Amino acid sequence: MRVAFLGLGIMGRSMAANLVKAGHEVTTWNRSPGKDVEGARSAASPAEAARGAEVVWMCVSDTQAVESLLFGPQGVAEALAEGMTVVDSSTIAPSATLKFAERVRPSGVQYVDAPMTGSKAGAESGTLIFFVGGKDTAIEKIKPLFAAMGKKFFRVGETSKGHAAKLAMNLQIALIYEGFAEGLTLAAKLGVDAATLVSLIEASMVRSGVVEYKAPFVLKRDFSPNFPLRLMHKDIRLALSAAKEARVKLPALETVEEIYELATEEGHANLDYAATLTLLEKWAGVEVHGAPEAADSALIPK
Ligand code: NA7
Repeated sequence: MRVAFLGLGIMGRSMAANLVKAGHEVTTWNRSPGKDVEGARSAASPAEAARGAEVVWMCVSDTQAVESLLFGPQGVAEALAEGMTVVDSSTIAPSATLKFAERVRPSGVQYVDAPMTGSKAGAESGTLIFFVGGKDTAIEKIKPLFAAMGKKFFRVGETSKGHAAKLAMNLQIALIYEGFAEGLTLAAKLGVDAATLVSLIEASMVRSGVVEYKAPFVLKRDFSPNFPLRLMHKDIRLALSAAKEARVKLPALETVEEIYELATEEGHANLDYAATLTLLEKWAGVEVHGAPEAADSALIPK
């Protein structure tokens, strides 16, 4: 298919590369020059990339960035054509998505929101999971593109429901990780080794995909960004604002948002969100470390 891919950040670049690998005819555009994808043509503006494309796929930071790609100067809106599908894999506000979809509809354009999970590793290996909102017919058409970039997609409902589901998912990731970080900090202060605690977590009902993914990085104190803290912070704010619009109270997330605020003030915005741990450590006056050998364990004969 002829695809315009807009936004070559941590996620977008690998996603576009996987589209090329799968044989699609890809044109890319990125705000800052110098980011290219081998085998793809590079365009000078979103409009130029979108002209003649069957599908325009966006993956940029936030709601304002999506709005400027679509409706800013030399935006996609200048190149809309009957039958085109616009897909947004950025994580943005569901209410804004509905407005964007409304604005492109008179040109005969379908709008699909397809935020994803799987982090940098999932984007690189083409094993993302997409949460999709949009009409069945539009989604059916872009199935080969999902297959090139991911391992699974869920149709959550009509346009904007993918974003709504994504916020509900990331809310949980933020809270689960914060629970893990608080557990590690308390354990460190009370003299329990972090690797031992991780072994206990893995052997019990406390285990989770979030801990499984994050623990090896945390034990190595590698806070380089897989999912930058600034983006998780953005998602937390989006969830809180969607909750406010819907008159839903999220007290735990409100507290976690304050921790992200402080972590940002400490200069951690571009580290992984796992770096919120370092704030808890600072307040507790400890540093979490894992000895290479985990807890002694033995099966109890029955
Ligand atoms: P990154 O690596 O921070 O990349 C962000 C991308 O968004 C990058 O290409 C940026 O271009 C682009 N961007 C940011 N602001 C704008 C504006 N105003 N206009 C156009 N383009 C912009 O993020 P990820 O790839 O990890 O994540 C992307 C999305 O997926 C995000 O919503 C996550 O929450 C999920 P730049 O190179 O800085 O010029």
